[in-house]
Amino acid sequence: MSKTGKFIVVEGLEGAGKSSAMATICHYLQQQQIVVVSTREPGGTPLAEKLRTLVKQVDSNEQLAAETELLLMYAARVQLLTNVIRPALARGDWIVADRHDMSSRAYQGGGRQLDEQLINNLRSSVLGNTKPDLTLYLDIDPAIGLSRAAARGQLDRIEQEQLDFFIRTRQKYRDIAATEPAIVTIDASKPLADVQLAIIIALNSYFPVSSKEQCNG
Ligand code: Z5A
Repeated sequence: MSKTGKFIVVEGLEGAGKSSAMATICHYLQQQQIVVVSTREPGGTPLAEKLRTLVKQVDSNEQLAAETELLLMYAARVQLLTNVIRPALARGDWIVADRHDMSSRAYQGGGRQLDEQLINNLRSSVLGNTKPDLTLYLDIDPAIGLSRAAARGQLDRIEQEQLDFFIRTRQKYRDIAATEPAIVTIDASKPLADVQLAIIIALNSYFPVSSKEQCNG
C-alpha cells in the first residue's frame, strides 16, 4: 500500500490566531506519533522566503501591481509544493500549513478583486492534484484581527491596506468556506481555549484514530 500523508491547512485573516492553531495541531498530531512537517506561505523554501520578503516589504519607489502580487504568491507556492509538500506527503509525513491556495483566492480574488477566471486558470495550470485534506478557516472580524496584529508592532505592506480590503477578503473566505468541502470554519473571536477545542474536534472528526494508524503503518 502506498504511504501518503495528510495535508492540513490553517487559513484566516491576520491576527486570527493561525500561529497558535499551528502549534495546537502539530502538538496534537505528534502525540499520535505522526511525523509533522509545518510550512508557511508565502515561504517555506529558500527561494519562496525571498519572494515572501518581496511581497511583504513596503517599497515607496515602486507599487506592486496586483497581478504581480498574485504571480509571486503562486511562484512561491509552486516551489513549496514541489520541493517540500509533495515529497513529505510521499514519505507519509503530514503537512500542517500556515496558509495555502485559499489565501490567494481570498486576498487577491476578494481583497484585490482580481478576475476569478484568471485565478482559477492559474490554479489549474500550476497546482496539479495536490489539495488539502482539511482546511481550518479561522474566521475573525478584521477589526479584531488587525488590532491583535497591530499590537505586535510595525505592519507590513499588505497589513497597511484599508479595512475595506480585509472586509472583502473575509467575505471571500466565508463564501469559499460555505460552498466547498473539507473546510471547517472556526469562530476565532472566541477565547483561545475554545478555539483549540474546536480544532481538536475537527481533527478527530476528519482523521479518526484508524486513519492515523494506517498512515503510520
Ligand atoms: N497573502 C496573500 O495575500 N496571498 C497569499 O496567497 C498568501 C498570503 C499565501 C502573510 O503574512 C501575508 O501574505 C498576509 C496574507 C498575504 N498578509 N496580510 N496582511 P504573515 O504570514 O506574516 O501574516 P499572517 O499570516 O497574517 O500572520 P499573523 O498576522 O501572524 O496572524 P496569525 O498567525 O493568524 O495570528 P497569531 O500570531 O496566531 O495571533 C496574533 C495575536 O493574537 C497573538 O498575540 C496571539 O496571542 C493573539 N491571539 C491568538 N488567538 C487568540 C484568541 N483566540 N483570543 C485572543 N487573542 C488571541
